[in-house]
Amino acid sequence: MTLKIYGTAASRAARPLWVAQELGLEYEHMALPYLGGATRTPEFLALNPNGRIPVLDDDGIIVWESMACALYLAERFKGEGRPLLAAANFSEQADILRWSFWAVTECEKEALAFLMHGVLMPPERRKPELAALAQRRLLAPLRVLEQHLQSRPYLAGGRFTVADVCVASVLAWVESAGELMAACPCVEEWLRRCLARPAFQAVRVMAGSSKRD
Ligand SMILES: N[C@@H](CCC(=O)N[C@@H](CS)C(=O)NCC(=O)O)C(=O)O
Repeated sequence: MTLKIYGTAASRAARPLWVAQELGLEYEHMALPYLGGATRTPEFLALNPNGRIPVLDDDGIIVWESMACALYLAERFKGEGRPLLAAANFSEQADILRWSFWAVTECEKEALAFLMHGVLMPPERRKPELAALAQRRLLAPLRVLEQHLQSRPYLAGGRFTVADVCVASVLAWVESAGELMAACPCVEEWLRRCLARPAFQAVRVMAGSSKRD
C-alpha cells in the first residue's frame, strides 16, 4: 500500500480521511494524536516541519494542510470508476477552490472557537460568551453560503464534490450551533445531508474509537 494518511480521525485529518472513504481508496491510516509529542519527532517533522496533522504520503509525494490533502486526493484519484469529487471543468474548479478557501479563511477560526467553548472543553473551562460571539461572527459568512444553497443542492457542479467535504468538515464544528443553524436553514439541511453520508459516518466512528484508545 503506497498511500498513507497521518493523523487521528478526531482532528483535521478527518478531511482527507473523508475523501479517501468517499473514493473507496486503499490507504494506511497512521492515526497519530496531535497531543503528546508524536508530531514533534524528527521523523514526523521531516514529513511536516510545521509539526501538524494531517499529512499525506502518496508514494513519496508529501502533502500537508488538510484542505490541500483533500483537494489533492480528489484530483489524484479521479476516474477508474470512482465517484467524481474533483472538478469536471474550469467552472466547477472555480467553485471548488473558492468555497474551500472560503471555509478556512472566513469560517474556520470562529467555528473552532465555538467547538472549543460550546462543545469540547470541560464545562468549567468553557467561556459561553466566546461560543456566542463565534456564532454571531459566523452569521455573515453563513448567510453568503445560505444564498448559494438556496438554488442548488451542493456547492459545485450540482453533485457532491470535494468542495462539500472541505466546507462541511469545517461547519461540522458548528453543527450544534442552534441560533446559527436556525438563521440558515438551507445550510443546516445541506450540512445534515453531507454529514449523514456513509463515508463521513465511517470517519466519525474512527474518531470515536481513537478517543477511547
Ligand atoms: N492549517 C492546518 C492546521 C493543522 C492543525 O492545526 N492540526 C492540529 C490538529 S487538528 C495539530 O496538528 N495540532 C498540533 C500542534 O499544533 O502542535 C491544516 O488545516 O492542516
